[in-house]
Amino acid sequence: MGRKIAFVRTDGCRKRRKSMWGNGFGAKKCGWMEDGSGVPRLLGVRSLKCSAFEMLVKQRLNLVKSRFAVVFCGLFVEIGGLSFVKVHAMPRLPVVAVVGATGAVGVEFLACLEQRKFPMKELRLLASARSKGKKVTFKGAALTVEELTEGSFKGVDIALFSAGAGISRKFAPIAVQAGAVVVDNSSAFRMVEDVPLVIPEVNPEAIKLHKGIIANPNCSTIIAITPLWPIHKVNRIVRFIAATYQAASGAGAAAMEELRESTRAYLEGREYKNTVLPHPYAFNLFSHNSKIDPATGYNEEETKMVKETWKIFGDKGMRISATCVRVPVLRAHSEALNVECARPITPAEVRAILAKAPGVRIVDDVEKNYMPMPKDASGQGDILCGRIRTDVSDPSGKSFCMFVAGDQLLKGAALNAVQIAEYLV
Ligand code: NAP
Ligand code: 2RA
Repeated sequence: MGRKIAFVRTDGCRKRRKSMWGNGFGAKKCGWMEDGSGVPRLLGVRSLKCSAFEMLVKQRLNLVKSRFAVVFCGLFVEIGGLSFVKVHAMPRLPVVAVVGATGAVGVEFLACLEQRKFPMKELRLLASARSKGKKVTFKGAALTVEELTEGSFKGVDIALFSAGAGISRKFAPIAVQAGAVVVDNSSAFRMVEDVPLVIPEVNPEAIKLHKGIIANPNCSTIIAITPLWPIHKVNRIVRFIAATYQAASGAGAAAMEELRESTRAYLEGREYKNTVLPHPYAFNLFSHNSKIDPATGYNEEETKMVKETWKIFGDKGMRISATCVRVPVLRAHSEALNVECARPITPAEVRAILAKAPGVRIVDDVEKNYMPMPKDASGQGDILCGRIRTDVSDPSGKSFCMFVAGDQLLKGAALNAVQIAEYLV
């Protein structure tokens, strides 16, 4: 039929198998077809709760022992006898690749993997030809950065991508074909229907539906909706309006350098020509540097917040609007949120819900006027929530205001992706 099965993967979930797939030999199986376009297409997905008998039958088909883990390999007829499926379980100690390892997010990937003691057999660092041979310290040892090529993913089990959407579009399917599960930080696959878009505190169950690629949401989305989710579960959010205060780090390492350099130049009375961001940055702020859709007047960052929230919450009826702004802060995004619920809600109720919610921390000291700030959000994983108050412009009592701050390099990017990867091993 001219069809060739390029790759099929089965993911057992060692730690969370019980919660995600029930008891027994949980496994997920999906078939990819190479149709000549270079992009693998899904043939079929089947969630299995194998009985011991079924597992034994599969083992008889083909059982190989890898160096550190048992990997079940076999050939199964998947769709009408057309395709054969090779099954591969995630090793207990996977080989991990970080694509974009020298970037603002990439550096944080390494910090998260080290701090969270992510189980690994090997860590490979990939970046552009510019960084080839560069040494990076990981767990006290010097690792050498390799140039990203089509051959980079041989033997890789988990690939953490953070090198821009173009690189992800080209190399993520190559990584999947080579046998890796990709966790992608770019916008390349977020809105692709069968790619899970995941915040582990919100929709971890979506991880198991992956077909090779799992997308990390945009940082502004993560920072807004991680604290909104537990409220939404108690009292449905029907509408929210966000205004963001986004740091230089959201635009990458070069933008952080531009903020430092332009600020020095400003203070020393020197001319500075901005090259990374579109406007002078020192002592200034400007509308987010993404393209504005002339039809709607919204820029891409604002549109991402709307569409990604719909997908993650599974609620397209939620009315959302955002205004995204770049501010001269080095690291960590802040956001002012105005939230309308289906029923009346008090600030005390919001605080009580957030006090128990994972991934968020209340910083709301009215007496000292100590509220979420980027300096406190930087370098840690929680979304800080404060200024929690009733919206006096809505007499129904259904609306409240809140100010949040989160480290978008961590919870908005690297930490969220590593949390996702933890579900895979
Ligand atoms: P960055 O600081 O500019 O880093 C970019 C990384 O990509 C560097 O490691 C760079 O390697 C690598 N790269 C660039 N071109 C490459 C190529 N042709 N081949 C291989 N590697 C290449 O950017 P970033 O802020 O870390 O963001 C990276 C991605 O994460 C983007 O897709 C961004 O949208 C997404 N993201 C960023 C944030 C954030 O807060 N910054 C949050 C969420 C998502 P070299 O050093 O060799 O050039
Ligand atoms: C920003 N969207 O512009 C980026 C972070 N992912 O801040």
